[in-house]
Amino acid sequence: MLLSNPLAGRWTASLCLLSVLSTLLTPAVSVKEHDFKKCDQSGFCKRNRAFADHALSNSWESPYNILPESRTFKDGQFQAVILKTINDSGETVRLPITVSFQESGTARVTVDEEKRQKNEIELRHDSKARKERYNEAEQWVIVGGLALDREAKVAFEDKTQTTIKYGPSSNFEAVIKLSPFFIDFKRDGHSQIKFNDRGLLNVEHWRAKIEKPEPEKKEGEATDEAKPEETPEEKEEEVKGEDESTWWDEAFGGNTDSKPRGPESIALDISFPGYEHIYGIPSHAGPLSLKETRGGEGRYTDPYRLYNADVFEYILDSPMTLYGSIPFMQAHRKGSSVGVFWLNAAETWIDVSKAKESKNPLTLGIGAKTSTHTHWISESGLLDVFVFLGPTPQDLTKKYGELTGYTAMPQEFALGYHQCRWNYVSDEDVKDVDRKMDKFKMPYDVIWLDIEYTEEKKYFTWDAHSFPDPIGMGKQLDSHGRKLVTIIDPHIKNVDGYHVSAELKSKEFAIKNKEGSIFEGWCWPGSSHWIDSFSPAARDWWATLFKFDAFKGSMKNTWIWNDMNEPSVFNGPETTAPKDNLHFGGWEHRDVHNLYGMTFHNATHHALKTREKGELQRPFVLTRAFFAGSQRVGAMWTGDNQAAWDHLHASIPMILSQGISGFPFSGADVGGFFGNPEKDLQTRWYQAGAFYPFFRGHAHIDARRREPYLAGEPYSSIIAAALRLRYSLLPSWYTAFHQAYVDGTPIVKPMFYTHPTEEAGFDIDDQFFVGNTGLLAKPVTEQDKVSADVWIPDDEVYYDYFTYDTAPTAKGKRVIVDAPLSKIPLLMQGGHIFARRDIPRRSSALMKWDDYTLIVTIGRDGKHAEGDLYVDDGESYDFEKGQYIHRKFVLDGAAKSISSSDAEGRDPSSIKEGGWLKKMHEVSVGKIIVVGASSTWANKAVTVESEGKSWPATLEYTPAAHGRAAFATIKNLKARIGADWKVVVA
Ligand code: NBV
Repeated sequence: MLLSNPLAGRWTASLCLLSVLSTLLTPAVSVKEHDFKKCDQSGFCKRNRAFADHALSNSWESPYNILPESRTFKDGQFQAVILKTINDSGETVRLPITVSFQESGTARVTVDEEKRQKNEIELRHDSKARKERYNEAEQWVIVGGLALDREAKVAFEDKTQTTIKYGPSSNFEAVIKLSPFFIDFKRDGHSQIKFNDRGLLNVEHWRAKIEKPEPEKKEGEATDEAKPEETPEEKEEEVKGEDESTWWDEAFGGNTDSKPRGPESIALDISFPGYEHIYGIPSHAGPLSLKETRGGEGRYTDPYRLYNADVFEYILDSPMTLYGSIPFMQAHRKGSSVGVFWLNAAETWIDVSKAKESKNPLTLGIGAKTSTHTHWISESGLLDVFVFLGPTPQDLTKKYGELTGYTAMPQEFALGYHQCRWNYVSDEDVKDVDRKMDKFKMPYDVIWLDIEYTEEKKYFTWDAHSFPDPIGMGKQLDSHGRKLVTIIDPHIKNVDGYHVSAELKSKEFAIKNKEGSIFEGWCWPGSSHWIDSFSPAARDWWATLFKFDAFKGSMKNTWIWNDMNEPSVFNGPETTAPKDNLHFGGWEHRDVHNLYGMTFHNATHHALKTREKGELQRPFVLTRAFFAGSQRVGAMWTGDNQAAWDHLHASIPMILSQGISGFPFSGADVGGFFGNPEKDLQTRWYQAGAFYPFFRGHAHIDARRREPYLAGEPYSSIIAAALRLRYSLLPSWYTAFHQAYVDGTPIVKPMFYTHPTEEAGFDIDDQFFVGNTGLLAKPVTEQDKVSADVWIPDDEVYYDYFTYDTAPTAKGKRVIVDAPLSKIPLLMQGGHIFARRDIPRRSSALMKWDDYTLIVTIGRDGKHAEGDLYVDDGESYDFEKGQYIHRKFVLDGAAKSISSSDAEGRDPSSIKEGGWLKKMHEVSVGKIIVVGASSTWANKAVTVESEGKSWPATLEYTPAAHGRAAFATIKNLKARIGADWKVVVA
C-alpha cells in the first residue's frame, strides 16, 4: 500500500546534490556557548551538585528534621517547622513548612525561612532589596485551584510521621516523615513521588559574611581555581556543597553579581519510583522524553537549565536554557502519569538520573523497574512545589491548568498562516507581498513588521521614509480580512525627545539597578531602559501607549509581537539583566527573572484589551520569553532556529513539549530564521508548519527573500497546497484550541498522551495527533525522504488522508506511508468525525460563512464514530455569553445514520441568539464523506431530518480498489450547522 512515486524519488535525488552544494555555501552558525553558564560556573548549581555527590556517595543523613511538637493539621493544611542543623554543635535554622491539600487532589509543599520572613537579616552593600524570600510568584502564576480539601484528614500520626489521606476518593496519601524530613506521595497505597528520598534537600539559610581575605577569582568562574592549593578541609567543604568561594560576589562575562543576601539557594530531590520517562520543563532543544544529565554515553553532562535567555543561535540536543521556562514536569509509566510543578522564578537547574531498581538481587536486574530521580536547584525564593498524582496525562494537564490557567481562546485569524521577515522594508513592500500571495493563490491572514519599521528603534513610531502611510497599508490588508502584527520590545531607547522614554524616566517605571537608580543597558536602539512590568502603574501607563491616538498608524487590525523580553540586554551577564537589579516592590531581578517576560507579555495583552471602547476583540500577542501562566495571554515561538533539516526535526518535540506543559499555542520559524533554506527544506517546513498550532514563516534580515511564491515550481504549488490544507482544516484546529481553552488538552498530542499504556510510544516524538480529529501527522524532516514510517499505536484502522488507502493492521508496528515532496504523511484514525471548509479562499475571515464538510472515518468495528466542532465569531468575547455553536456528531454504523446534537446538551431555546448566531443560520453542512463505508452504503437513498422537516440528499458510492478504502459522499445536505439533525441512509 501507499507506495512511493518512483519519479518523485528521482527528482528529489538530483535536488539532493544541489542542496549539498548550497549547504556548503551557507555559513555555519552556532550559539556562543561560552556566553552562557554551565552548572559549574553558576555558584549555587555547583554547590548543590557537590552537595548531591557528597550525599549520594557517603552514609548521609539529611540534616532536616520536623520538630514533632510543631505539627498542626487544620482545614486541609499541615503546618510545622523543619529544623536544619547547621553545624556540629547542633545549631539550627527554623524553616516553616506548609503542606496544603487542595480539593482538586493536588498537594502543595511550601518551605520558607523564618528569619527572612521576619526580616531579621542584614543585606550587604547597603542593598535596597527586600529581605524576605520571594513569595509573590503565586500572584503572577496561580489563578485558581487553591481551595483546600476539607475532607483531607490525618490517617495516622506518631512521633516519627504524620500520614494524611486526601484526594477526590481519598485514595491519595502523603506520608510525612519527621527525621529526617521526607514525604512519600502515594496513590492507592503505592509510592508515586518522593521528596528528599535521597537527602538532597538544601535550603541555604541566610548567614552574615565573616570577612576574611578574599581569594583572587578568575573571571568567568564561580570556582576557587585561583587558589594555589586546596587544604583537605576545603576539599571536604566543596564536596559537601559548602564551598564558600561561591557564596558572595560572583563574576561572569565581565559582570559581577553583588549577591547582597549571599547564598540562598533551595534544592530538593524528587524521585519517581517505577517511572522511566519524564517530560516537560520546556523550553529545551532536545527530545520530548528527557535525558539523563549526569554524564555517560548518550547523556548530558549538565542539568536542564531554566533561565530565560536570548541564546541567539541555539544548539540542538542540549539541556541548555532557551527563551522561556515552565517548571512543570510529568513522569510516565505504563498506565500512570504523575507530576510536579516547581513554582520558582529564579534561575533553576534540574538534574535527571535513572536507575534500574530490583528488590531481588538474584534477578540481576532482569525485569527490574527503572525509576527516575530528579534534583531541582533554584537560586533563591521559596521552595514551593505542587504534586499531581494523575493517574492519566489528561488529569495532569487539567489540574496544572486549574492552577495556572488554560490557553486563551485566540482569534480565529491567529490560527491561519502568518507571513513574517526581518524586515518588510516599506509599506509598499507589505502591500506587494499581500498582492502576490493572492496572485499565487496562497491563503494567509497576517503580515508582520519587525524592528525596522520604527524610527530608529523607537517603538510606537514609524520610519517616515519607508512607512509613510501605515493606515493605507492597514486598510489594504483589512479589505480582505487580513491583519498586521508589529513588534514592540521592552527596551526603550534612551534618547531625548522621545516621549516614551521621557515618561518612563519621569514616572520611574523602569527597572532599577542595584543602587536604586534607573538601569541603563544596551539593546537594538543603543542605550536603553526597560519597563518594569511588575509595577501596576507602569502597566497602566504601558496601556496608554497602545491607544489608537497614541500609537498613530495602528488600527483595529494591528496586533503585537513582544520579542527580547527575557529580557535581552546585550551588555548584561548572559545577555540579560543583572541579577541585583531591582523591581517594583524591592524584589531583586534574581528572584523574578523567569517571570519578567510573562509580566511584559501580560502588560501588552491588557493594553490591547483596553485600547478601544465598546466591542472588545481578543488580543493577539506573540511572546518569546514565557513562564507558567503565559498561555493565558498569547502565543509563543521557539526563537531563532536555523534553516537546517535538524532544526526542522527538533521543532516537533519542542512543540509537543509546549503542549503537554500547558502552553500549546506554539510554533517554530518556518523555513528557519538564520540562513537560507534549500527549496526542498523550505517546502517540507511549510508542510510541518501547517501542523504547528502557531504557523509563521520568518527569516533573518540577512536571509534571502523567501516568500513562498518565490520558491518557484514545483515548490510554490506544493507550499500553496500545504497552506490550503491548513485553511481547510481550520474548523478542526479551532475546535482543538477550544478544547485547550476548556481543559488544557494539548492541541497536538504525542503518543504517550493519547496511548498511555503503549510503552513503545513513550519516546516517540516525531508524530502526533491533531486535537480530537484522529488525524495522525508525521511531517517529513529529513532530506530526500520520500516515505515516512508511522508508528501505529492501536488496533484501529488508519486511512491515508489524501488517498483513503488503508494501512495494514499493525498495532505497535511502523507503516510506510508514501511521501514524495508533494505529500505530507497524514493518516486518519478510524472512529472519528471532523470538520473542514473546502472552498479555498484568501484568508480565514473570508471563509467565515462557508459551509462545512464532515469527514467520517469508519472504525474497525464499523459501528461508531464521533467528533465535535466548536465555532464562534472568532473575534469577540461573546462566546463567554453563550454565543457559540458546539456540535457533537455521531455515526451509528449499524443504522447508517449520522446525527448532530449540541455537544454540551444545551437546550436551543435557552440560547438568546445575537447577530453572529443568527447569521450562522445560513451556514450548513453541505457534504459528508464517509471513509470506509461498506458496500451496504451503495445505491442508497439519503434523508435529512431536522427542525421538524425532512428532505432528500444525494449519495455517491465509490467502491474499494487497490488498497483504497470505499467511501460514500453525501451531497446537498443543507443541514444547518447550528441545528440538530439526522442524516439517514436507507
Ligand atoms: O527583531 C529582530 C529579531 C527577530 O526577527 C527574531 O525573530 C527574534 O527572535 N530579534 C530576535 C532580534 C535579533 C536576532 C538576531
